[in-house]
Order: sequence, then structure tokens, then C-alpha cells
Amino acid sequence: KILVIGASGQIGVELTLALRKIYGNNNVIASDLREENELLKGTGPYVSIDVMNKEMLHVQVIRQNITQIYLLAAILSATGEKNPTLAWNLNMQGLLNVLDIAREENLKKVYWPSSIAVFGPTSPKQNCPQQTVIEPITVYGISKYAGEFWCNYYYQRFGLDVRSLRYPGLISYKSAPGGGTTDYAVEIFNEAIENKTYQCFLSENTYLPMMYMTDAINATINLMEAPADNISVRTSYNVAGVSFSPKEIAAEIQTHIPDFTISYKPDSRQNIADSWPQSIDDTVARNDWGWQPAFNLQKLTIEMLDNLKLSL
Ligand code: VAH
Repeated sequence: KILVIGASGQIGVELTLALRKIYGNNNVIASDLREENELLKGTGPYVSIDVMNKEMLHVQVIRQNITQIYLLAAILSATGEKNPTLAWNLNMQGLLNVLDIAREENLKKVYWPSSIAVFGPTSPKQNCPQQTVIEPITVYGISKYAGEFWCNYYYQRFGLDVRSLRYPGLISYKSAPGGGTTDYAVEIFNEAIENKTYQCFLSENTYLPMMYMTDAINATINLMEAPADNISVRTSYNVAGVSFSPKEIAAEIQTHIPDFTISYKPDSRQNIADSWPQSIDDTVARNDWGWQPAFNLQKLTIEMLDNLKLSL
């Protein structure tokens, strides 16, 4: 059985629904510290788990006959800068708890997301490669980069089949993001529909690597289903979707909502955004397990507006 930790979060909701479709509702146990997300209710088992409570997590893994764990619980970049100790403790200890239990119980596979946030100001801005100078300057980035090395260690030392992707900023309509620097790319759609105007907390030409959630979920499933021999990266794979700036996504929205207006009021998240690459080179993921994004800016804008209008 599969355990999803952090199932009520932005990625967790969609990943849980996708896994249930593939493996069967009752074979995917959703868990979170928070209460069950509305979209998950009635689709399968839900347990309350605090990933920081290693003993309790271990009991659940045994009791629920878990063979795979997807660990999505984390504090993201902006929130992490407000609460460095909590971000480091949760992001790091949560992963170490899962890796250790997975080793002890000889679990089949573990999935753990990293992020393009591992890259810092000294990494190449354009087509940032899989291996390069990586000097994160946020607690979130530090915890994700350190976590990548722990994943690699558990693979090399204990043979644990743990796999990881460096997600760009993720855009989705089913569940809200929480505390990220790229969240403007989700807020802008909600505001465009509800208020026809959006005040953006990043400046207009802040290019960032982004990805539509459907692509991110497909990348995760494809990676986890790839033969172990194809996996050449046991830290975390670069994957790219589409890079754009607030100005570009606003213009794309205006082709659908002509009277939509945007204003800019950069805040502390601007420094975080400026430290990240503007685009990512994902050649290794394409070669190893056939990664291929499906959503460009035009397509994701249509998807987001259509689905958000429906939910009004
Ligand atoms: C964040 N959405 O903004 C996350 C992501 C690349 C950004 O890791 O912190």
C-alpha cells in the first residue's frame, strides 16, 4: 500500500487522487497533520499523521501494510524565511524519519520532492544544468539540497529506492499553494476572475521556472514507474515546464479577460525569486525516463481560467 504524507497540501491532493486512480482508492492511504481536504473526502482512507512523530509514523507504516511512501509535507520558501528553525526541523527531520523507517521496514520505494529552490545566485540563470554550482540562500533551499544528499546516501548505503524531482513553481486550481514565492502565479488567476485586478508581489520581469500541476503529477508518476536501472540521478532530477514573468502571464490572461489589470508591489519574496534560475535544463530527465511537459503558458492559462470559472 502507498502512504501519502502531506496529502492535503497543494501537491498532495492531486497526487493522492492520481495515485488512487492508478492503484485503487483503498491502496492509497492519505495522511496529513491538517484535516482532510474536501476533494479527498470519500475517495479513500485518511489518517492523521505528524511526520515529526517517528514512533507513531512507524506504527502506521506497519499497521497499514505500507510498501511505498510519498513525503510531501514541507515548509516552503517564503514561510521558511519567517520560521527558519521550524522549516529546517520539519523539512529535514521529516525526511530522515521517513528514510529511516523505509530502510527498517525495507519499503519498495520512497518519493520526496526537491525544488529549483536549491539553486542560488551563483547557479547559471538560463538553462540551469542538473549538476552545477549550487549554493542555496533560503532555509527551504538549504533543507531541500541537504535532503537530496540524504536520499542519495540511503540509496548508495542501504539500497533504498528513493526518487526525487526538483519541482519548479507549481500552478494548480484544485488546491491552494502555501507560503511559496511562486504562489503569485496561482493567485493571479483567482484575482483575475474574482476582481479583474491583481497586485503582484514580484516585479514585472521576474522570470521563474514554472509548471502546470498536471505535468508535475505526470512527471512524478513516470519517474516512480521507471525501471530502477534507468534512474541515473539519486539526488534529485531537474524538470522544466515553462518559464515566464508576471508581465507575460498577465498579458496571456488579458487575451481572455481584456479588462484585467495588474500592478506590482515587490515584497521580501523578490529577493528569493531573484536568487533562483530563470530556466532549467532537464535533458537528463528526458534521457533517463522520457520526461516531456505538455503545458505551455497558453494551455495552462486556458485550463486555469476554465476550471476556476466553473468553480465560481
Ligand atoms: C516555493 N512553490 O515557492 C515553492 C517552490 C520553486 C518554488 O519550491 O517555495
